[in-house]
Amino acid sequence: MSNQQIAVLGLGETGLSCVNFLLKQTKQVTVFDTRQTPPGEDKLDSSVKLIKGELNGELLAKFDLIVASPGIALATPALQFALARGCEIIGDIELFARELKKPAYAHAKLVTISGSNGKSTVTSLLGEMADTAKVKVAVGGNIGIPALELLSPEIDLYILELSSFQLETTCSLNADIATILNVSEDHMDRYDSYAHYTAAKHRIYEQCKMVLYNRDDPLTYPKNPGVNKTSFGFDQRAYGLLTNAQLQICLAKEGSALLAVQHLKLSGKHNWMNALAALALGEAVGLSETAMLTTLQEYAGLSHRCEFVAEINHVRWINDSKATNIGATQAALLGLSETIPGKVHVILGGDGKGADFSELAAVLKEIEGLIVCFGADRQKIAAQNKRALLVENLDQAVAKIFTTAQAGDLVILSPACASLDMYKNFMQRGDHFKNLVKALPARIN
Ligand code: UMA
Ligand code: ADP
Repeated sequence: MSNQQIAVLGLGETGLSCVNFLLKQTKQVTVFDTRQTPPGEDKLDSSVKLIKGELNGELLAKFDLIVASPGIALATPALQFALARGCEIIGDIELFARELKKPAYAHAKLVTISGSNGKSTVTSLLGEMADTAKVKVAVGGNIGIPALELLSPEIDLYILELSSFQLETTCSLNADIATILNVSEDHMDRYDSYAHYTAAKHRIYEQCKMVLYNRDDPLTYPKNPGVNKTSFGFDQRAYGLLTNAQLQICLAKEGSALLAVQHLKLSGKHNWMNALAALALGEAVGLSETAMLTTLQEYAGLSHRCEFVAEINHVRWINDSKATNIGATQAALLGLSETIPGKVHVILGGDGKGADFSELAAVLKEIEGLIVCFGADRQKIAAQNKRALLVENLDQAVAKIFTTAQAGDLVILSPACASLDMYKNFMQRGDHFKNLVKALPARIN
């Protein structure tokens, strides 16, 4: 690598981590970013050349190695041009995978987690389990901290959340266990087909020592029949569910109960699956079962994922701003509606990323409360249900539902869309919702 001319594409968090990693081995790094003010510019080492503006294939093709950020699709014409000229294009996860093969890291184990929904929940839950088991663990990837920043010879276990974007440019991962938790339509503005998106996810299974798949989702099944594998799902096999003599539903392994789901702090049936996945992953890398079960009883989940905000006038308000695709919203509405005596009211909308919203129609039909749509794609979503209401913003949505909801009802922001049409990110959208809800009692007076 020391003799190679390397181009880093993108100067966000990933691009910056790649530059810092590469500078330890070579001085011949050039950064490209299409934006006029890329976020990492002020932190970039002054020795590194930064070229801004549209990517130029001819120029890129002059480099020996291109390291592309996940926000830049491999299908971008300039990248396709460089590929056709024989350039190697990888991403930060591939750099990480190659580094991890060095002797200094030979003792370390690696878990990789992908899927359309539940990645961050399972990744952080498994990280907590490892902490409880007193394992030196590093958690990162798509969940936040770029993978290259985690590398240290001190670490015994790496847990990486990987997006389809990151997997597009990765081929050497040799994870001890890899999982695709589920597959449902997402990022259709980036992929030309659902099959293309699913294929990107399946790259996570290449070269792994063991696969964990979801028995209830055939799109997660490994294509290589000879691979060592285990699974989770709603039936009793491998990691699954059973009903015990006291008629409690329990997380179970090979038909033996481990923990009644009533002891989980996480709510919703989708989180039973997340808990089973974390148990299976943890077992594969040797975490103690006692530590994992202790963690499951304490772990309350991440913010913005079916997060309880407040109970006002006996109406429960839930922030699920991280539901940025249809699958996540379906899981929330199906998983929570059985838990309340009253009606569910839902707030949807934002940037649909090219999704086909007709898949929401069935679950919206079951909603007895208000269906309120806001944001760029509000009309497309509202077209799925005759009772849907259109509003301009979240303030109006909250105010409308507040005047209608009755004791025993549940209100959930579960948008099925990205937030970028109106907010910086899903966290800002969720925080706005939480602030609006927390201000509600004052409006009563
Ligand atoms: N961009 C440009 N021009 C460029 C480079 C990027 O316009 O030259 C745009 C991209 O289109 C994108 C934004 O800038 O909209 C950020 O892209 P990036 O690749 O610079 O992103 P990073 O800051 O490096 O953050 C990335 C992940 N972002 C994406 O994949 C878009 C982060 O996941 C991840 O936490 C971080 O690396 C650390 O690994 C975020 C995400 O939204 C949370 N992921 C998607 C998701 O979860 O659905 C996949
Ligand atoms: P990701 O990192 O894959 O986006 P998160 O754990 O952040 O996943 O959750 C994102 C959204 O998906 C939230 O709305 C959450 O309630 C929902 N969700 C979590 N786990 C699952 C699952 N197993 N199946 C479907 N939806 C889920």
